[in-house]
Amino acid sequence: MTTATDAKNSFRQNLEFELALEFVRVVEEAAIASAHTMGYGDRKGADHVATEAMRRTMDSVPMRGTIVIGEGERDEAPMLYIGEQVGAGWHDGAHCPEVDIAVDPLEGTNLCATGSPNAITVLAASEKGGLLHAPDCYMEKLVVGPSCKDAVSLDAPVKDNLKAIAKRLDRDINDLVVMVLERERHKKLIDDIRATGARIKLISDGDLSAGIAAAVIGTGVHAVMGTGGAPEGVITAAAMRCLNGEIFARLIIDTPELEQRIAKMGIKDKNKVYTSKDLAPGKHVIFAATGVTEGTLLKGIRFFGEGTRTSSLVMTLDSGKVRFVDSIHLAKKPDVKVRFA
Ligand code: VTB
Repeated sequence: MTTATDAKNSFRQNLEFELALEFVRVVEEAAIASAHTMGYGDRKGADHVATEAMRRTMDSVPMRGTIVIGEGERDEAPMLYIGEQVGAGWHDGAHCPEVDIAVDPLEGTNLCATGSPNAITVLAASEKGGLLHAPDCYMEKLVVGPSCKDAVSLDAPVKDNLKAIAKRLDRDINDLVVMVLERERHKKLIDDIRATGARIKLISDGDLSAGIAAAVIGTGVHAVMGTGGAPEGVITAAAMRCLNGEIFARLIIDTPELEQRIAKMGIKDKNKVYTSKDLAPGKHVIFAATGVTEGTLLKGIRFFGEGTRTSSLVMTLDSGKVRFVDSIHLAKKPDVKVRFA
């Protein structure tokens, strides 16, 4: 006999089944839109078209979605602002899943504007309350893959963490690669990493895609360290839950406004170290991303005249799926042809 709880659980389970591939459409459309502007030197324009496409496509998804991490507060963002309701479910009243959504319509606006690697369009979704409504501030981060997650600590010296990672990965420290955002604030961190002999990949932007790479074997990335955006940290956490990796993170609360903001959120200890389960606590989590420019895990958008090819990653936590989705979007031409690769 099916109990009410079973029914509720199976409905929740369906949240992942029903929405995962829908969200692929959302990130694909945003990626195609922004890729049209690649290299134009217009980061705002690239972000705008990605946001517009993401917003438009979301409204065709049978869900009642609420943006919990978006382009900013309502008064500063015309679209995908925090609190905005998205999805077809709000209009047609049909039975459909209710989800909280964190978006980064174009992660790495500069990367797209300059045609540099690893720009992605990305979102994470969960049942209501399944994603921390983190303020748009900086966050100190340490991201590692499954083998290292119980061997490191955000408060440990860099050399201890790297020693532990090398041991877990059964190699020398000199063989490790750590990804770090190239910023003045990371001077000491970079010196500390170099002092251990570990190698570094300095990136101009995009610690979210770097974090995902760190949690996947074979990418040649073993950890991400340093301070980046908190919203990106929450989306990274959603990915870590699906990949069994880990993010250790601490909000950087250094203004009275941020103090007030976290007080309102009920955060008492501003020095709290968050893990992926704190940042993305949902039982059901969906993560979806599409490559805009060529990347470590995802290919960039390719326009080939007869259509467009996209490369996406969509993952679900409870149903345990990690899907690499290679899509061909055919042009509406009478003689259109599909190529295998
Ligand atoms: C960070 C990082 C992002 O922008 O938010 C960064 O997490 C902005 O940092 O991945 P700065 O203020 O130091 O420039 C990204 O690199 C891209 O959105």
